[in-house]
Amino acid sequence: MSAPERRRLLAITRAVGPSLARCELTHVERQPIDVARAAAQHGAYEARLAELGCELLRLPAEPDLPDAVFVEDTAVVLDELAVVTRPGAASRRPETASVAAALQPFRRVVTLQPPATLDGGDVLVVGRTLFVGASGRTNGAGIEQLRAAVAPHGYAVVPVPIDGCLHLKSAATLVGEALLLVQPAWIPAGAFPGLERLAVDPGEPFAANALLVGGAVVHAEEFPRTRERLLRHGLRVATVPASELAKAEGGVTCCSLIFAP
Ligand code: CIR
Repeated sequence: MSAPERRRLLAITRAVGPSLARCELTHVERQPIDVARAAAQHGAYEARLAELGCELLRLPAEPDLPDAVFVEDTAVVLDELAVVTRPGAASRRPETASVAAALQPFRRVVTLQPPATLDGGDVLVVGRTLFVGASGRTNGAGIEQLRAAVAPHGYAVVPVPIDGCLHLKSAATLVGEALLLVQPAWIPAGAFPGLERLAVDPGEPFAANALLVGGAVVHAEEFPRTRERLLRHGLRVATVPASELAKAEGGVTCCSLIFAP
């Protein structure tokens, strides 16, 4: 096991709320969501994170904020600071206050200000580089305010235009030290210089969202063909059921903020 994997890890999560079916949707059609099933799948996700070595800090549900389970979008947590975002969907902005309060004991907190908008799902951290999706949720001011917050700590911010998906991490996530799982249709061919790419199975366009934690790749069990590609690449895969949250346009990265406390 490498040194970073031995660090104590905290995962902030938030329980699924009863209003989930009223979530924001951009690229997927609205279909009925079984909230009880979503909560059970979310519980299985939390159990996976615990198995993989995370301590859980579970925030209470926000009954009137349909998307509040997707805590990833509310903050970018680095070793040196936490940047609390201003989510691109106005309905999601009230989600940030409780996450900022939860992060306060662990990090200096910087908060993005209007006119910035940025969703954490657009921020892919690879070492000292933050690739940031220029998406429908993240604007230029958001990218610049993020850059101003993190540059003093030696991080580079690299905007990546995306097309056809909600967030950058719908299209590309880190599954190994210098290996990305990607959906090539949604990102430019030249993005991510120096990083190896593994493409999702073409029949599983939403399968690029994976979460590398504790030496394993947490991945939705609904994508067996992409899982096969990950396994053939020698990666350890930890599956989770994620069908109900996928109907809310969420994936496995969205439901946690993981950091060394
Ligand atoms: C939204 O549209 O904001 C939510 N329904 C889904 C957010 C998923 N978050 C993520 O991919 N980081």
